[in-house]
Amino acid sequence: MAPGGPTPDTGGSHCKGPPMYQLLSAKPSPYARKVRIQLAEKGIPFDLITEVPWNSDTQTPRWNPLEKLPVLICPDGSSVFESRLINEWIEARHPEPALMPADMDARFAVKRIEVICDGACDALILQLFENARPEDHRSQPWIDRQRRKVDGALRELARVVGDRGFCVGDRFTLADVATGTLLGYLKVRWPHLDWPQQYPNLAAFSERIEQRPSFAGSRPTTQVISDRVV
Ligand SMILES: N[C@@H](CCC(=O)N[C@@H](CS)C(=O)NCC(=O)O)C(=O)O
Repeated sequence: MAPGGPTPDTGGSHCKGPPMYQLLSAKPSPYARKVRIQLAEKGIPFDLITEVPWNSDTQTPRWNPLEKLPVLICPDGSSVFESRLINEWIEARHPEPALMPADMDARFAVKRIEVICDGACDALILQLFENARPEDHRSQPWIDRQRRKVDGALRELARVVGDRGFCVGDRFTLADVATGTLLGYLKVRWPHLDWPQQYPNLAAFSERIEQRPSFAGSRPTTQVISDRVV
């Protein structure tokens, strides 16, 4: 990061060795948390750079033309963005311990869950911004549509998880990272939703997975947006 940029904190300090990467992240971001968890699970040292991508002083557009974080900044100054692509990139370059199964069907099962979780996060964030509009500019049908997507995603995740320990097979994978991250985000930003009562198996899954050090070390918190988002 160029001088004058934001100060890195100790996001990767529990990992051994000098930081290998920088990660542009936001405190509540479920997308960034997936990458933080993956890096921690693999013991890859990194500097965590906390940003508010909506503020005018954000560094994010310098690294991602789509102006979204997370962004993984590599030692050679190149950047990787879009959380699922970052997860795949890290998995390819740092294969151990594997967070993707070797079997092709199982890999697609993991990717399917990643798609569902990211889609649910997208629908939640669209609702946040719709709700932030003046009341007479809000579209209730649009909010309802996004809500249905979240309901549908949770219903499907509850079905897939059932009473098993992990989402896919009998090992921790990126599907568990995505599911645990979505549920953790719901708890912090959407505490009034009743999914824990509706799907006790997902509530138990979330309780359990939040005990892992990689999850415990990356709990989401809220952040203040200082600029008006248009
Ligand atoms: N599909 C993207 C979504 C990332 C995303 O929406 N990030 C938010 C922060 S949680 C952001 O940077 N938003 C700024 C914007 O949309 O301009 C991913 O998986 O990385």
